Amino acid sequence: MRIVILTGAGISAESGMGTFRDKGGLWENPDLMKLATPEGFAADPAAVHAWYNMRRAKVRSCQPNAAHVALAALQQDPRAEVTLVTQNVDDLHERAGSHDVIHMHGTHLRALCVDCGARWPAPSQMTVDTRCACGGAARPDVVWFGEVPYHMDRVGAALTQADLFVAIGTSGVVYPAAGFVRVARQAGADTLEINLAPSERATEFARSAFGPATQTVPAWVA
Ligand code: BV8
Ligand code: ZN
Repeated sequence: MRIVILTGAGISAESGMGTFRDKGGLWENPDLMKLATPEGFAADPAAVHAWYNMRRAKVRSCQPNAAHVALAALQQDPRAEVTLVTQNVDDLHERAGSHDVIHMHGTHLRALCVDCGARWPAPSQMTVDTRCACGGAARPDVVWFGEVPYHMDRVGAALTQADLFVAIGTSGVVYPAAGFVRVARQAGADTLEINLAPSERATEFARSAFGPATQTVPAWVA
C-alpha cells in the first residue's frame, strides 16, 4: 500500500517541543511571523538567528516520542511503501529511526549561504558573523513565508499515486502542505487526519482519529 504521511509540529508536542499555533505557541507573539520571512531576516538577522538558536537547543534536549517511533517502524513494514513528508525543521523523525524524510520546510540543523547557496551542518549558535567559505553570510536552511518549499515535485508525484494520505499533528493553515489532502483525494486516495483536535482542513478528510499523537499514531500503525 502506498502511503503518504505529512507531519507537523503536533507530532513533536509530547516530546516537549511546543507547537506554533497552540496556546502559547511559538507564533503567538506576532513578531514571530516576521521572524519566519526573508524580510524579517533582512531587517533583523540577529533576532532570527537567536530564535533558531533557541529552537536548535530545544530540540537537542528533546527525545523522539512513541509517534515518531511508530512511523519509523511503519517504514520498515514491507507491506507499506511510505513517503514521509514533514513540515518540521528538526531531526526527531531521523533520531527515531526514520529514513529518507522529506523536509519540505527545510531544516534549521543546516546552514545555507545567502551568496553561493552552499549548505553545511549548522553550528549550535549561528550569528550574523557566521560565514560561508566563500565569505557570504549564512542563514538557517529553512523555507520562510513567500519562499518555495523544497521537494514539491517529489511530494506531488507521491500524492497523485497514493492509496492513503495521512496528516499528523498539523493545523492545516500553511500552504502548500494544507492543500495536500485535496490533491490526494482528487487522485482517489483514502484520507485520514490524526490530530489532537479537528484541524482547519478536518472536513476534507474521509476519516479522523483525535487524541495525543503518542496514543493515536501507534494505534493506527498497529
Ligand atoms: C509558498 C519556517 C509558493 C520554518 C514556516 C496569503 C498571504 C501570504 C502568503 C500566503 C497567503 N495564502 C497562502 C500563502 C502562502 C503561505 C501560507 O500558507 N500562509 C498562511 C499563513 C496563510 N505559504 C508560503 O509562503 C509557503 N510558500 O506558498 O510558495 C509556492 C507554493 C507551492 C509551490 C511553489 C511555490 C511557505 C510556507 C512555509 C513557511 N515556513 N516555518 C520554521 O521556522 O519552522 S511555516 C510553520 O508553520 C512551520 O514550518 C510549521 O511546520 C508550519 C505549519 O504549522 P504546524 O506544523 O501545522 O503547527 P501548528 O502549531 O500550526 O499546528 C499544530 C497542530 O498539532 C494543531 O492542529 C494541534 O491541534 C496539533 N497538536 C498539538 N498537540 C498535539 C497535536 N496533535 C497530536 N498530538 C499532540 N500531542
Ligand atoms: Zn557561500
